[in-house]
Amino acid sequence: MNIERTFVAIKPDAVQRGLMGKIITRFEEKGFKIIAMKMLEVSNEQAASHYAEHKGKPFYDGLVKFIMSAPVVAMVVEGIDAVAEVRHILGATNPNNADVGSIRADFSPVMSCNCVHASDSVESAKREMSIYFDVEKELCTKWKTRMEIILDDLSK
Ligand code: FUP
Repeated sequence: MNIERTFVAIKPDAVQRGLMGKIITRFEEKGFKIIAMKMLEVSNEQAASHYAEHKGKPFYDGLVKFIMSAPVVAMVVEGIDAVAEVRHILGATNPNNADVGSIRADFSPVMSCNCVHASDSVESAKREMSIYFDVEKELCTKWKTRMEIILDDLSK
């Protein structure tokens, strides 16, 4: 089984609209393990680092302004094929192209406020989680979810 870690951020629009609980629940109900989570106000430096790949694009300034406009909830999510599967649960970047049942299709009316971010590769995940967490100290790794216990038992 391919166990991965990915970085997820509940964006300001979803925090302001009271959707934190519903979004976290989607990951928990799928069987993913949240191994770090905190609410924070994104700094200039964090925003620039997070969105470095978009610098120079027409939507960059708006993106940075938006991510700093209210708190975010940063998370590290672990599980089977977590990078791709978490993005599957998020849906397409543009919510109008997202599958019904995905977070973005169900909760977001517009791409500029698409509720949640998740890393697009294992490498991006490592880079992004280190922008928001002290990875050596802040990840809670010494526990098992019910799903892990079930899978452990089945493999015996
Ligand atoms: P995603 O990987 O789905 O988070 O999407 P991207 O990294 O391509 O884009 C990051 C954010 O920029 C998106 F969540 C929304 C915003 N964006 C725009 O506002 N306009 C665009 O044309 C593309 C992205």
